[in-house]
Amino acid sequence: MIAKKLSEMLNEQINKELYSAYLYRAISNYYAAKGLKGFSNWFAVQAGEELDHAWKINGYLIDEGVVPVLETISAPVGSFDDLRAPLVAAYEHEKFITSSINEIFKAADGEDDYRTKRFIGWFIDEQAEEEKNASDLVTEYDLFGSSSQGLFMLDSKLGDRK
Ligand code: OFO
Repeated sequence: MIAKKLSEMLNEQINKELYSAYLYRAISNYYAAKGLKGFSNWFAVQAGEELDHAWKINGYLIDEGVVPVLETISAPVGSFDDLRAPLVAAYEHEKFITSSINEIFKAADGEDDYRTKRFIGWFIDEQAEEEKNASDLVTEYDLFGSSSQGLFMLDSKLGDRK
């Protein structure tokens, strides 16, 4: 049976994943209002993935015989200083989520809970990919975002994400 402390951490992680979905939807809305459909699409797809993450953890807790408690989700920031700011915010947020996931892994290790370690291993891989995507986006924006042609090119590329 899963340790109480661990199940509480996983329960909190559900909330963090749902907040991630909220944050990315807010960023998607921001870009939509700026007419950048590709950027908006990128973050809308990301918001959907975050919901999947939340429910994946929810399902794991259920399988472990724990009833998840769904808490209030904080409102995300919705306004940004410029087009670059949401990209930086997303990258910072991914780093925060990575450290939270790592803490769960550490706690599972401390409990000799091999099943939870394997389960959370999937999130460790996922975070590596998402952190890289978020960091690449900031780099690409810095390279191309200052010209309208570069911004158009980047927006078209981000529009392809499904
Ligand atoms: Fe939930 O995947 Fe990153 O944050």
